[in-house]
Amino acid sequence: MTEDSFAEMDFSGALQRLGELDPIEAVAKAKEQLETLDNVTVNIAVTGETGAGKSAFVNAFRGLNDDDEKSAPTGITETTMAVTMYTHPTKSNVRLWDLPGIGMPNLNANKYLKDVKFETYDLFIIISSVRFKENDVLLAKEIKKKQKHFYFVRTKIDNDIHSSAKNRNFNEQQVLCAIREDCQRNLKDVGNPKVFLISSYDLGMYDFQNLVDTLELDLSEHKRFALVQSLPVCSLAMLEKKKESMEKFIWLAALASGVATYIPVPFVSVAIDKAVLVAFLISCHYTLGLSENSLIKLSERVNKPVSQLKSAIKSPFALAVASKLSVPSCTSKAKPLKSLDELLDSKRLVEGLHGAAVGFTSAYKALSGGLNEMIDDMKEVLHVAGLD
Ligand SMILES: Nc1nc2c(ncn2[C@@H]2O[C@H](COP(=O)(O)OP(=O)(O)OP(=O)(O)O)[C@@H](O)[C@H]2O)c(=O)[nH]1
Ligand SMILES: [Mg+2]
Repeated sequence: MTEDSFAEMDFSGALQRLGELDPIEAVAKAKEQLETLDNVTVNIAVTGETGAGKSAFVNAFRGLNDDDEKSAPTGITETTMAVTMYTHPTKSNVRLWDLPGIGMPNLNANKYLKDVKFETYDLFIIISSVRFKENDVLLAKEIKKKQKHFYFVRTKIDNDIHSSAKNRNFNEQQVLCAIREDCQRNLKDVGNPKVFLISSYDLGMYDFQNLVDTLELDLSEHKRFALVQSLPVCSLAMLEKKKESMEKFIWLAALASGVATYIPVPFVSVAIDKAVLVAFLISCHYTLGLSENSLIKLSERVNKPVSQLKSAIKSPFALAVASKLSVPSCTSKAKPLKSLDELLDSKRLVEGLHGAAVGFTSAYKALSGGLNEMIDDMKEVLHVAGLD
């Protein structure tokens, strides 16, 4: 796909974008593209010294807390001894690979990369919790030789800020600047790369968003979409990023909802299949962090009762999707007035190009309206969580 977006397009614009004038062919192409989007895989390798915080980063990236059942084990003693793959809880095509620590002196970077099967990964994240050392530099150089991308992440920044805050002249920006400069000094042999400062226990702070923006630049559009879909909603900026990413594909989902029933050339006869629209909205619901599990994780992270977060969810679409997924509501007021099927009352046969335009446009509007309602609800959830 080209970089221009489906968002803001009308029916004929969407058809043209797909290189079709025939809605039936466009439906087939849209279905194919949605399938490709679902099947694309993103493989992210996380490496660095023993104890640097690799496993905690893997968990945070997957929106999990360290003590979740499906989390990578973390701890103060050496924990990760073998390459382990962790899939995203709801998007299994996004995989985080927790690599063993590069603790030993004089790392043979070439051998390490061969041992961990470097060709598997789209990109490498090299993590340090203090300063980057010779091994990190050796590894980055070898990754570069193998024509893969790497990114330096300095983690546990919350610890640094916490201990510096005791100083009388504490200034957070100065502390961050000093850490960044110190890291960059040790990495000058790799050509002054950017260093992203993060805390795995608070992705909404520091440079996590910047890291995501940078990772995206080196990924294809499909991989970028999968990555952004999978990230936990830790801030308004992340929610905005997800919104932009999903808006690009509303036309694709609207067109893919068409079912060719009868094609008496030159007429066009299609029906709108509600199941495709429902699937798109359910996937938005998960991506936006409105699912039961995501809300529970968020409530644990911000230490607020999940019922308080749920009380911010009021829109007809969000409540209807939750009800479809059988998520219990917390307040009697939060019962959906209409079911998702009723909200998507668009299963109709549309005939002729004009009819198709009306049918697909109404499917587009229903999806767009549903997405916007859920985004507004998630904004409220972030507000209640104190993350706006
Ligand atoms: N405060 C704080 N602690 C962190 C952070 N990331 C990791 N830790 C802690 O640092 C310790 C080591 O983290 P792990 O994620 O297990 O480190 P690792 O790199 O996977 O370690 P090995 O598997 O042994 O190589 C754990 O006690 C974590 O709780 C962070 O961002 N902030
Ligand atoms: Mg580990």
